Amino acid sequence: MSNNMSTESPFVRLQNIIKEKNTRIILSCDVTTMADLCYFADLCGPYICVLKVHTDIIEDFSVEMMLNIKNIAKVHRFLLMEDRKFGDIGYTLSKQLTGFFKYSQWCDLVTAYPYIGQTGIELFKLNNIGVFLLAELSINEGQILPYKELFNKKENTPHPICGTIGQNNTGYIQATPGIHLDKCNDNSNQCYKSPSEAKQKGADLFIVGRAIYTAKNPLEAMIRYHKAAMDL
Ligand code: S5P
Repeated sequence: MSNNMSTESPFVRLQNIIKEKNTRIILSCDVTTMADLCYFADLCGPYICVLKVHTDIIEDFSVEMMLNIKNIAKVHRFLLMEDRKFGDIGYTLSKQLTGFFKYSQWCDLVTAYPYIGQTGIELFKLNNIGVFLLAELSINEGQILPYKELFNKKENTPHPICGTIGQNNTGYIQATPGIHLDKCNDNSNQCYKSPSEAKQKGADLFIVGRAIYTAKNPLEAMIRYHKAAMDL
């Protein structure tokens, strides 16, 4: 079974959702059980445009449950992003898409390193999966990756490269991780900034993780970040 039969590109679907729901939040739901993922998908679904997951940290991952979450995504109108940071040759990428995690059945968006080149990008396009390329990491020693050449190719616009993940403006839709209103860092070198600081450096979308799903009251936190991102 292939991903969404929708003829609209992930890029267009994302734009429509952002506009219709008036949200710029990507919830990075880095939980380790499928039950928690379902819980937060339903709780936060109305306030987000994308639910970002790391399926390889989920201890009881199941495709069946992931397809349930895809149904929750349809109800609340958000897209599912796998933050696998793909970075291999086309042959391996295609095996990964249909392997254990069956990304091709439920993924709308993925993150990938620019090293995958045009071949990798085309492969995701064939599966109707939009790509956010990693431009740099939100850690102190984050390197700027050599994405510029790839971006300059006209045929990449606007699909399937949906945007970039980074801290500085790239000219594409910029999704910025490392967002927190109350902290500057964690104990692993993550650099946090507020939505308004991120916005000043070009952020269009704000990737929020622990600030929401580990909050004492996650729904309250969700609403707080949703508002902080919209008020900019
Ligand atoms: O540069 C990056 C890129 C990504 S995708 N820095 C990041 O933190 N991320 C991801 O965003 C990271 O893997 C995690 O899933 C999320 C940040 O989570 P938080 O709990 O620190 O907000």
